[in-house]
Amino acid sequence: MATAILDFGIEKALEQLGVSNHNKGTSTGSDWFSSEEKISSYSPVDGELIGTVETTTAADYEKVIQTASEAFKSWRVMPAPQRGEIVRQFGEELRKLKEPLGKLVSYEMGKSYQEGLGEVQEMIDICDFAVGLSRQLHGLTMHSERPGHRMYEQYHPLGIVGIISAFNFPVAVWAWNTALAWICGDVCVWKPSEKTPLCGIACQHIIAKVLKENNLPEGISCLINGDYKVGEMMTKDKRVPLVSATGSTRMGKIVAATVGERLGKSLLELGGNNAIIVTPDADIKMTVIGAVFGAVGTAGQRCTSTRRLIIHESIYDKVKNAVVDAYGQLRIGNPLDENNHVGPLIDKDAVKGYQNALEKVVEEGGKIVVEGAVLSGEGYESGCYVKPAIAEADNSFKIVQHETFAPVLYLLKYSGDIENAIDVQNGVAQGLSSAIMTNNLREAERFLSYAGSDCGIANVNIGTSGAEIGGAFGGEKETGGGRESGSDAWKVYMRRQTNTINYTTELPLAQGIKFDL
Ligand code: UN1
Repeated sequence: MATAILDFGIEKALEQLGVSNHNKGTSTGSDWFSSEEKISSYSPVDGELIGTVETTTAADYEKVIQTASEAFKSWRVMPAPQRGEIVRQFGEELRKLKEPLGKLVSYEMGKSYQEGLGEVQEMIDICDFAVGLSRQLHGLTMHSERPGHRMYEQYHPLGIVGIISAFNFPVAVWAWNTALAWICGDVCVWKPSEKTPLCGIACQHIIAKVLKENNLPEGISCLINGDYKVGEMMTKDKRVPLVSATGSTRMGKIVAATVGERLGKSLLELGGNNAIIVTPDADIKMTVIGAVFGAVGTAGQRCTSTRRLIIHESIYDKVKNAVVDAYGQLRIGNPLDENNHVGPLIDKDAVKGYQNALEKVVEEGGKIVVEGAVLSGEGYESGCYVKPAIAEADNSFKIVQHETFAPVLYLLKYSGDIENAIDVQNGVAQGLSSAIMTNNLREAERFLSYAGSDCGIANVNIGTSGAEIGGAFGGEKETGGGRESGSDAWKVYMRRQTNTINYTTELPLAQGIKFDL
C-alpha cells in the first residue's frame, strides 16, 4: 500500500476535494458526463494508481460548447464587479482548501508540498488581483480631429476561452487564465494535462460549488479531458475565439498554426532556456540560493527553471565550488516529506530525457561536475527520482540549446565584459526568463536595457523562477510571445472596440475629405 497515501493524509485530501478512484472527466459545472475511455493517473511519488478519469467524446465536447455558449449570454451581461464577487468567493474556497489541494498537487505532480502550497497561493493571489481588476477593465479616451465628436475605446467579453495546461503547474496556470477570463465576462473550457487530470477534477468541484451557490448557469467553467485529440477539438473550433496554451514549444507551434488557420487568437506560454549571469560583482551567497532553487525546484520542471549559469571567468571556480557544495546538501525523496528538497520527475519518459541530456552533454565535449543518477531502492520505487546534476558546457552545444525538463544545470564561462554574457544569455531560441547577479549598477542596467536581455522576464539579484502574479508572465521568441497573469494581460481575454460619437448636426468626414451631396 502506498505509504505516501497513508502517512501524508492523501486519502483525506482526495475526499475533501471530491476526487475518487473513478471520475467522470467531462463537466459543465455541476453536470458530469460519462464515457468509455479513461486516463489513469499514477503518482510519481510512489508509483501508485491514484485514480482514473473518463475522457471527453466528440459528442460530449459538443454539449460542453453548447452549454458554455448559452452561459456566456447571461454571464457577459452581469456587471463585471459582480463577476468579481464570484471570483472572490472562489478565492475564499481556495483558502479553505489550500492544504488538501497543495497535497494533491504534490502527490499527483511530484513537486514539494511547500511548492504545492505555493501553487495554490498563486491561485488565491490571482483571484485577489482579478477582484480589484473587475472594477476597472478600462479603455482610453482620445481627442477626435472632428469638432463635436467624442472618441473612446471599450473592452467587451470575447466568449469561450479554451485553456490547455501543462502538468508542471497543474492548478495555478488554469487559475491565472480563468480568474481573468471570468471577470472579463468570458466562460472557460479547460483541458488539463493527461498527466495530472485529478487536479483538474478537484478544481472543477471547487468552482462548481461556488457557481451553484450563486445560482449561476452551467457552462461558466467546463472541464474536458483526454490527449491532444481533445485539445484539437478546441483549437479547430471557431466557437472558441481564444485558446490559451501552456506547454512545450513543439505543442505551441501546432496550436498556433491550427488556431491561426481559422484566425482565432492564441495565448502561448511555451519553453524557456533560462540563464543567470553571474558577474564579478555578484553576491555569491545569494547566487547559490537563486541558482540552486532555480535549477532543482520542481525538479527542474518549471518553464522558468534555471538551466544555464553564465559565470565570469574571474569568479568561475569560486561560484562552481559553492554551487557544487550546495548540491551535496540536497535531499531527494518523497516531496510530501518536508525534509526533502527535491521530488521525482513526472514520469519515466522525463527520466529518459534527463539521462539523454547527461549523455549528450558529454558526447558534445562537456564535463560532468555533479554526477547524475536515477535513484532506486526504498522510497524510490516509482523509478522517477533522479539526482540533480551539473555539467560544464558550451552554449553552442545542441543539448544546451534544448530545454530538458529535468534538474540538469549547465555551467558556461564568459570573459571580458557584460556584453559577452548577454550574448550568451540571448543566444538560444527561447526567451522566457533571465537574471543577473551583480552589485554593479552599470552591469545591471545594461542587462535590463534595450540591448540587454531579450526575455519576457529579466531579474536583478533574484533567480529566474518564482515570478509574482502581479506582473505579466510570458516570454519572447520560441516561448510564444503570450502574457498571462498580472499587469494588463487581461486585455487578451477581451475584444477592443473603438467608438466615435458625433453630437453635432453636421457630418464632417475624417482626414478632411469633402463629400458634398
Ligand atoms: C510555469 O513553469 O509554467 O515563475 C509557470 C514561476 C511560477 C510560474 C511558473 N510562478 O516559476
